[in-house]
Amino acid sequence: MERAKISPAISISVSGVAITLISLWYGQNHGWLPEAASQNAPLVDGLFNLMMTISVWLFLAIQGVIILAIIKFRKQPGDETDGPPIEGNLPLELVWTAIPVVIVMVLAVYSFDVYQQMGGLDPMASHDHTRMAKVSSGSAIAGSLGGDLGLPRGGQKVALGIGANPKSEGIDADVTIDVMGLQYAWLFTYPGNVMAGELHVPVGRDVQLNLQAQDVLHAFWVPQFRLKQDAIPGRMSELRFRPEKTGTYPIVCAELCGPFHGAMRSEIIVDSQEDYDAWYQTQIASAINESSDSRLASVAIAVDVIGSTDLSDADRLALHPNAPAIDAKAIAQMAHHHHD
Ligand SMILES: [Cu+2]
Repeated sequence: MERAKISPAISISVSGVAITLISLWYGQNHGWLPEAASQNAPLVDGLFNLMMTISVWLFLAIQGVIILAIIKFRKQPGDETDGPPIEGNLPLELVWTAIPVVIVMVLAVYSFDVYQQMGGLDPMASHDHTRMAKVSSGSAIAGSLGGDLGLPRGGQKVALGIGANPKSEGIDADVTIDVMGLQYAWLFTYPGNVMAGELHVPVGRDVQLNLQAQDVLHAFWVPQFRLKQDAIPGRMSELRFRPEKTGTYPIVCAELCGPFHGAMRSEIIVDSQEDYDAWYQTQIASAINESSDSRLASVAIAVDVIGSTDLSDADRLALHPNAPAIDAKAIAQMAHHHHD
């Protein structure tokens, strides 16, 4: 009995529609990204979802054609003939060149627009960071950390990172915090020389981080905020963003910076405005109670100890608050390889 023949045009159209519907659905429901907790996260996610949609479409179409070809055009029993000699197909080649060109152009324009809306092209990102320079040069820690590293002084230009988005261009951020990356910790300095090992920010406010590194390249990454920026010795970069959801999110160093790079983690705590104010007041109070000099000195010592090269790796790890459980043998092996 002969099967009813379906015309190729119809089967191609039907599978095309089906693949498109599946791709559109999966592009919005892949669940690959962590929670979106900052104002610019939806922008990044929109771009990612479009790329996911295109990728799924191409994957299904190409794999579908391959599987179809394997089954439909497999060698028949007793067939010893060669395949037909095909020399090329100009229309087909034009099509499979034009489609990727269009896709790449669309993604280029779209991603440029996202970057611009996030504040990546903020012309103010190259303004003078005199306030930052004043805070740093006035603190004891800047002396011990900065020294000859060429920390920015008044007048240094900053043009790296994510600045104000077009809507808040020219307006100062609500909170500005200096971030120092060092092997293997993040150190945060708030206005008034308040130092902390954890990053508190108020929800729904514009936050600006001025990033620097004490020793080697680090990268400040908060996956839930869709933000990542290098921290560079001797050069300042900035990250400006607006957290949209209260909660605690991981800060991850995303630049291989040494044997304990993997332990270089901290937390960003997004507080309500009241909680943030309360936390900040306790920090100010304890800074006054301890006398700022001794407090700065103790932070400086802690930083110095963590960064010290005389320290054995095991000791250094023990000092680290976020150190994972690594057994001493593994450390010894790692150190051994490192020195070879
Ligand atoms: Cu690091």
